[in-house]
This record gives sequence, structure tokens and C-alpha cells, in this order.
Amino acid sequence: MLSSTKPTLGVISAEPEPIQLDWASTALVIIDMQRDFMEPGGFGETLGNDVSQLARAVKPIGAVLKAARDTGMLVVHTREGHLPDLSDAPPAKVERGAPSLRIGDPGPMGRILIRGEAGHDIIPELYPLDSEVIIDKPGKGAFYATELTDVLEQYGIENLLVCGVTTEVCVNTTVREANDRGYRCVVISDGCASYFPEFHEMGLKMIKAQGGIFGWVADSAAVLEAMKTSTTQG
Ligand code: TIU
Repeated sequence: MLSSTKPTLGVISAEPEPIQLDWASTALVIIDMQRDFMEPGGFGETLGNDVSQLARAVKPIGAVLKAARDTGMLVVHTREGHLPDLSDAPPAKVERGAPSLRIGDPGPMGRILIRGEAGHDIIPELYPLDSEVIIDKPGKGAFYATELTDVLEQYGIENLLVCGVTTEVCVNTTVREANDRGYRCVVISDGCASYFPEFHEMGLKMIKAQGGIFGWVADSAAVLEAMKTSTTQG
């Protein structure tokens, strides 16, 4: 991990305004880049979505993930899913709507949205290293019913670079939870995607409106540039 004694500062060209971050107290949080959302036959498709809409986020996330690994930044991957006995899956979630398959039903990548099944796993392009943190979450937000707060406190994290899928669902819910807990969140615009392009656009606008009511928004190029041009103080 980065040394916390000498701040390494970078300025991200973000909206609604530039933000300076100390990388030693910043984590990259990658939300739910799972086969269940990204590939045909998973949870996302059972809800009636065109999963090909999400592929565009993979390359930008890969570039920031590589830079984060190179600098020693804390990397957190999240996965939405439920225990095999569904004891952490509220009936209100399981019984909702008219999906082609419900949570827990057998599908082509194993049981839909169940921990340990192939569909629940993270896509190979962004697969976590053994040294990275994986947070399994039953809800849309990464803080609800997880150990994320403890992990971030343990590493002295104050700022989050957030990306993943989907923009208006799990990314937005996590950013709202994080904002209320005092974290500065920078959402990587091209590192997020939605099944609905208009929700992606609005989901980002909602974060940066009103002077950054929930956080900041920057594209992956701006984040990479800030990491490259960082200065060490002291
Ligand atoms: N359906 C949808 O857009 N998203 C989710 O159900 N979960 C996440 O966003 N990860």
C-alpha cells in the first residue's frame, strides 16, 4: 500500500470542479462487474435488459485498475448476490416483477445471482488479485449489510474512485451511501454504464448537480492524468 506519511497528491479535472486527492487515502471501488450483469443468461438479462449496453465500461475500468495496481492504491471489488439458501434475499426482491428467471433459479451460468455460481463471479478482464478486497453485498448499495465501512477505516480511506454497473442503480446507491458517511466520491463517467443510456447520463448529472450534491464526476482519462502527474509532499 501507499505510504500514508507522505501525501501523494493529484488533482482530477472533474465536474462540478477540480478535486485534489491524496492517493494514500483513496480507494478504487469497482461495482458489480459480474457475469450476471454483463453477459447473456444472467440476472440482468432475466430482467429484460440488453446486456451489450454495459460492455463499454470494461476498457476504461481496466485502464484505471492497472494504474491503481501500479501505484499500490487500495482496490475494492463488489459483487451483488445472495446466499444459496436465500436467507439474505428479501421476498420483496425475489418475488418482484415478471423476470424470465427469478433469483435462485437455475440458469446457463448457474443459479441466478447466487454466491459461488459462475454468473456471480467477476468478468475475467477485471478479475481481482488475491491481494484485493472483495465485498459481497445483498443489496444495491455496497455499505448495506457488508464490512465495507470497517475495511475503509482500517486502510484510512477518505476518498473513493467509483466505477462499475449500473450507473443509476448500484453505483448511485453506493455513492449516496458513501456521501452520507463522509467520503469524497469521484465517479468515473466512462467506467460506468447502464442498460438505459439516458439513465446513465442522468445518473451522472444527479451526482454532480448542485455543486456536487453527492460527489464529483470525471472521465477515466482525467483520473489517469491526475495519477500520472501526482506530486509527493514532505
Ligand atoms: N438492474 C440493474 O440495473 N442493476 C442491478 O440490479 N444491480 C446493479 O446495478 N449492480
